Amino acid sequence: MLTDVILVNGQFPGPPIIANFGDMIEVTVVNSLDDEGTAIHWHGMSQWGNPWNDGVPSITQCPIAPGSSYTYTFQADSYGTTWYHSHYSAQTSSGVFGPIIILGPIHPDPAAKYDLDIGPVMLSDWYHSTYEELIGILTTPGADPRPPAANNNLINGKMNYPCAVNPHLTCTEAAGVSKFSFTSGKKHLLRLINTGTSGIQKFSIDGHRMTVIAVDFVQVNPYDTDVVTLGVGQRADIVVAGDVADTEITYWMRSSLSTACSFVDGISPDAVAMIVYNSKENLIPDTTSIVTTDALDSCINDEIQLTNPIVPNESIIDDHAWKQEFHLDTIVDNLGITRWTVNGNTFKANYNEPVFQDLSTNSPVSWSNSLNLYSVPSGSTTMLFVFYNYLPVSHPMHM
Ligand SMILES: [Cu+2]
Repeated sequence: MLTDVILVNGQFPGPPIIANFGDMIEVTVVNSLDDEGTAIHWHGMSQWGNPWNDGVPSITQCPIAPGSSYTYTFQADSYGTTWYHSHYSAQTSSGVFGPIIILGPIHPDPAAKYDLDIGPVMLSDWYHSTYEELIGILTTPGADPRPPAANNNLINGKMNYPCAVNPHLTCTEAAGVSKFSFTSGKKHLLRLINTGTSGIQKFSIDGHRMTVIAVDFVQVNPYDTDVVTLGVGQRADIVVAGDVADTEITYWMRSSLSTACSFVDGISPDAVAMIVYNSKENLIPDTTSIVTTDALDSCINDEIQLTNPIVPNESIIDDHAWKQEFHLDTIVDNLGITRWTVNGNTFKANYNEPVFQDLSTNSPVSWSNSLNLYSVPSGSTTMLFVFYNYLPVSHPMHM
């Protein structure tokens, strides 16, 4: 399907950023788009003491204007797997994203040991509409409050599409899938990232068990699973042993957008890629999934008891903790447009007047409700956020 996309350095997905724990990372973003701004967000980077490099237009910066550039500088102060993406409108849905790998301390548990780093495995729901068209659909009066239905699902930017379903599409039959080379007897590290727009990914590999060793930027006590669930922005580092009995065949890697958890048109919600041993990359897999329908239809992450950080979180919830509840819901505005709300307020971005610019001149009391600002009293040592989700979709949150 021929769709207008936005590329990073001529690539989709964008090129990887690879650094060591503690490195300073400097990225100059040149906006070569004709008629729209941009800004790039480094997902999961804490940006302590450095918030103006977070890449969120209307909050931390003005958009980077067409024809101009901005240099981001930040420290790799966590390690593991993450991604960058445009935070300007829904540009990320048109392809502006890529992986970030921060190499750091080896996981201390023997069960987390691996021999080969296979690199990022980006899982993305995919739309045959530009991001502007998607926003147009969402902001049509009377429209479905749910995200638009995804048309396809990609692993590292690739997946076939049954072109015949719509003869009006400009479409390449058998466009191809991603291939990952495994070595028999070795353990492989896969860095799973949900780089999508809305869909919840259910990841599995036929004939292989997976050991989860890190979730987002946190190393966890290793645990085995048949399926990994990732909401948008979430990551999991998994170790997969190449201990199959038959290395003369190839195996399907799968990532599915189940209709119970995600909005899809049903034509191509199940992405596949190939696991190849012994250079058999031209052999199409004939393997079947062992993942149950129940597992595919469960829309929540693995139980919190399973995902134990190897370094326990020792935050103290006491009288000094700052506690705030956030209720996520929808309202229909006076134009009939459904908008998402936090504690009853929609958020209204003002790209011309970022909050950080106002911080130097205004006091918070003078700011509009539609900025959804919360003042945290100084001296709070622990912040406790409680989220209630009344949205028509499962939804991850991140700070
Ligand atoms: Cu982020």
